[in-house]
Amino acid sequence: MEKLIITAALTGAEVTREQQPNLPLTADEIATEAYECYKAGASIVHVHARDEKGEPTQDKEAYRAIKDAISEKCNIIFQPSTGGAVWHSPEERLQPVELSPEMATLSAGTCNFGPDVFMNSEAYIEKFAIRMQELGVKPEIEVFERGMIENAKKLAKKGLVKTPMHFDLVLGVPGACPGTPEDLMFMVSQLPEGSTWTVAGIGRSELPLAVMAIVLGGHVRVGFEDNVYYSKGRLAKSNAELVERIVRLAAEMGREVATPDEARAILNIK
Ligand code: KMH
Ligand code: ZN
Repeated sequence: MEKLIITAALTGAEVTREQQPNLPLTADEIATEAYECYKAGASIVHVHARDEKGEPTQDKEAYRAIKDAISEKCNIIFQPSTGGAVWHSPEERLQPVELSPEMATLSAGTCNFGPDVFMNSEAYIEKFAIRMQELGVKPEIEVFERGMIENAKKLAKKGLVKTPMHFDLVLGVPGACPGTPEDLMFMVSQLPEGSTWTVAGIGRSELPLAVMAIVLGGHVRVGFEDNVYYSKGRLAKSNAELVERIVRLAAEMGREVATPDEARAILNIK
């Protein structure tokens, strides 16, 4: 079986220090946390930038500061968000792609997102995909609902994303697809042949879905963006603590963990 790619989703756009006192917010804090996750076994870091007030921002320079600070410490794959926060415009959201990162997220459709709506029209999905292709950025296709897999297949058919595609199945967002084992099995069964996939289980579904991915040959995303707890009622000390647990579980199940360069090879990142 392919080595396991672990992504650490460090900050997110929605989580606050009130919910998780150890949430990294500044470029230095995010880079330090990325390095700790790298040492623990993560090969990709999924990043959301925050401004000086700690609010989510898609500002290109804010992402540049984080990218540079991380690359000074290690060769972990930098994957900025193009999802941003629900109130960001598509133009704002696309900014970090201009830094030509190795990867970036590409949300493949619209869904409810708690009390809000996460808007991704076909025209903008295509615009994001085209810009990523022009700049040689590998998209991680974010799927929150079944229909988004069909949208991704359409992108591939139009030649706007290369195949095999790489998916992130984000399951358990309130208002979108739940994070049960059956949901994961069904979503995986609908992916195009040869795709790679990772799973981001939200909240309490993070750990069980991660274990399933280890067994099924998928990959795993953990971190404060998706889940701030280590176990029921006990906050995680750091993102790295969540990564360390996945590494231990993978070792127990005989699945080796990929280095960043091995992850690049698995994902066809040049
Ligand atoms: N914050 C969500 C509305 C992504 O990073 O690409 C969108 C999101 C997806 O987090
Ligand atoms: Zn994100």
